[in-house]
Amino acid sequence: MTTIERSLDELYRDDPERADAEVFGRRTGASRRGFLGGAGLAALGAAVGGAVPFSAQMPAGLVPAALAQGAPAAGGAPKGPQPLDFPGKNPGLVVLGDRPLVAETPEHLLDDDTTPIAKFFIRNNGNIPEPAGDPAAWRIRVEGEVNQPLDLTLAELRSRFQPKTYRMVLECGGNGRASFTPQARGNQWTNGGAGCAEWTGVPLAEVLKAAGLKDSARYTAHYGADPHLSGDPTKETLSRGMPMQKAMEEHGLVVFAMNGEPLPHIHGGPVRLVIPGWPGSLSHKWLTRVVVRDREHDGQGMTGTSYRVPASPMIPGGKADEKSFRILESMPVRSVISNPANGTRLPAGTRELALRGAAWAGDLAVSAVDVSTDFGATWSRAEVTAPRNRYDWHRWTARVALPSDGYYEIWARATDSGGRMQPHVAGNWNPQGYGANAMHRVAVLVG
Ligand SMILES: Nc1nc2c(c(=O)[nH]1)N[C@H]1C(S)=C(S)[C@@H](COP(=O)(O)O)O[C@H]1N2
Ligand SMILES: [Mo]
Repeated sequence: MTTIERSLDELYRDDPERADAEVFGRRTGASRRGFLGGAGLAALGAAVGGAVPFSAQMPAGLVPAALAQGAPAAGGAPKGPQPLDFPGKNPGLVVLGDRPLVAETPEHLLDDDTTPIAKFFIRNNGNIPEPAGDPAAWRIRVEGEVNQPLDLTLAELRSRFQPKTYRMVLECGGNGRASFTPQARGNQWTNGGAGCAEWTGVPLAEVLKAAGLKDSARYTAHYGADPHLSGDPTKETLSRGMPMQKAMEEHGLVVFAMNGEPLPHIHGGPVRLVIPGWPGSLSHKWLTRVVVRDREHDGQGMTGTSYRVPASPMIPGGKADEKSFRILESMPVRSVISNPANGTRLPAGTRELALRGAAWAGDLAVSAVDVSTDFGATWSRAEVTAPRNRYDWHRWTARVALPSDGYYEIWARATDSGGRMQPHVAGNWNPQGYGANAMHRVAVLVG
């Protein structure tokens, strides 16, 4: 094979005119969109499936949403999404990797206020461990910089501490990665490495207090029962941790139930951590041990460019200077359009569309969600609901007018309570692709 397969995004970066030609046919040749007349507009319409009422507002070089997701690599064979086949899971979930098993929830399946277990994304770094024979006998240990190391069975955890239930977003640190150009290393999440479930468990802070933190306590280290992919028992699959201040927040839970059911095995049952707002990798599944350290953790996933982002921008695709990287803590603001789905066809004559979605912002709240139907030329404000508790997502709704039949893109952008808005394209490129939170776009065809 001499053909070098490149993604449409890369082609647009390197040779936008050729990219336009690939997408819209040879006829458009050297002309750029935004200046398209006659033949060019016809080619654009043919590519996206209809006339484009707001074509004059369409930025040149923008890959239409209708083609961007699951688009074939230029010159390559089309590769459709692989549906998940897993007991109890919705086949609409998309497999991003099968060894380890990773599956994401397409944005339109995030349409429930509380994400059902069947639709909740799966992210493993190692092999799935054997299910526990007797969940109540599952043991966790708290040790390290504590006065009194604690050994607790799940039954003891439940009887000794007051359980809490919060609805909270769990989001993979790499969520949104697919929008990085050039492609970053790792699972190519769109926005579906996230879900919002009701988690029941005991605050980690209470367990740590029961063990008694020494003055030297600085950072946690989390360990679980899932074997390393290689099968080598001396290797850790994943071991991340957090500063004590985060560990002592009341919403960080040692979880044993999800949406009112015993925590499912695939989600880390019988016992996992849920540490909201920060990368999902802190929310350790099949939890066996929390070690309190006197310094930052250095376990699997803590070093190099893992779960780290550049403190100042680096050259996309360039060589990383790891010394200037910092640990990714709070996740960035993100919104998803959960209705309609990307690629929805509406009957001819449809002139109004109801939109639904969700938005969240790591440790922060969401202050606004805006939507656009004209490639971002104008925006209108969505109605945003209050979260049930801190770290819950905000659900939002909006109604937009569609002036005529044709191809539209619905764009959504959220702004966090610190005033930061989602960017048009993913910024702060980094080799392992964290922090991509570009605005969500869905294609809709009327008629
Ligand atoms: N033991 C263990 N815990 C883990 C992981 C893992 O591979 N092993 N993956 C982490 C990552 S990267 C994420 S995003 C979340 C995903 O949780 P879920 O599979 O329940 O959606 O679990 C975290 N906890
Ligand atoms: Mo993750």
